[in-house]
Amino acid sequence: RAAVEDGRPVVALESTIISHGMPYPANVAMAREVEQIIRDAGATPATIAVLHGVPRIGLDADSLELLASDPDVRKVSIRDLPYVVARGEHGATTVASTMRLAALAGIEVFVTGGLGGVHRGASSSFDESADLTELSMTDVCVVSAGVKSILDIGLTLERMETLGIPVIVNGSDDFPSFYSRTSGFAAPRRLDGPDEIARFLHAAWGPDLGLTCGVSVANPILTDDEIPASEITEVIEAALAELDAQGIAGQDVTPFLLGRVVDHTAGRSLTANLALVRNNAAVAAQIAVAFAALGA
Ligand code: PSU
Ligand code: MN
Repeated sequence: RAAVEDGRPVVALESTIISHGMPYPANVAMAREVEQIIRDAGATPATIAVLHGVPRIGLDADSLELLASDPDVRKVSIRDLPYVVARGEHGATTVASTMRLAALAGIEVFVTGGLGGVHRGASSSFDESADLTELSMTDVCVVSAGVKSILDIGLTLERMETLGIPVIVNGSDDFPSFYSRTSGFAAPRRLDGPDEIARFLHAAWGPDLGLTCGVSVANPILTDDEIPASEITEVIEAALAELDAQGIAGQDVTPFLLGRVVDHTAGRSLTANLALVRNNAAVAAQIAVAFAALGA
């Protein structure tokens, strides 16, 4: 609260990645570590979740532990917020609901691992993450490592174009696919580094244009941490086949696929996931610092 009121740089973090995106105890170690990376880069971390029905912006160590280990923590996207608030329950927030709570708290920059998007087979399932609709209407910059190929990356980029969401790739001409620096799709726009990105945010949201949309910044995984496309494709195909066989649908799809990918790669994907989240956290903090310096 003090950092927001003083106009100091703040970086929001989501909690679904903790409760439903990574296994315990790697998840809580990751949550603590990324908060420290953000502090070391000169910004204040604010991990967001709903605890006992109260949306919380910034969590203490006990709350992080609870989110990481309590199996009753619900996955809360935007439509689920009133449910957990009304019932006094705990909720781990997705990109969509974290964005909204960050905006309500006056926070402009948010870091995560991977965005939700358009699922494969969406032409018949209509399965498209509310992360995209939220990005179209809430003025928060979301730093991710792109979109995992559990999704249809081409359709996700198409929908972001339709919804008027600026998609920036930091320092690369290729749109990244989470575990890989490439996806087979070009970067819709490339900018190089935090200063250029901060100026872009100022242009988008400043008085001249006054856009109200979010901005998606895709920050490619570092070369040393990449998993070769051939390796990850096989694993994702296997996970998608299991999804079909078990008839899983709706909000369970993403957590199921994320879990199966970790299981099938014997933890290798977890190592890459941790590496890219650290990298994203440092870049998001630098963007928040550069944006705050513009006095916007
Ligand atoms: N993709 C990832 N890791 C994640 C998620 C997506 O690579 O942890 C999580 C994020 O919280 C994202 C949510 O907002 O899943 C999207 O879920 P759904 O597809 O049900 O909207
Ligand atoms: Mn869905």
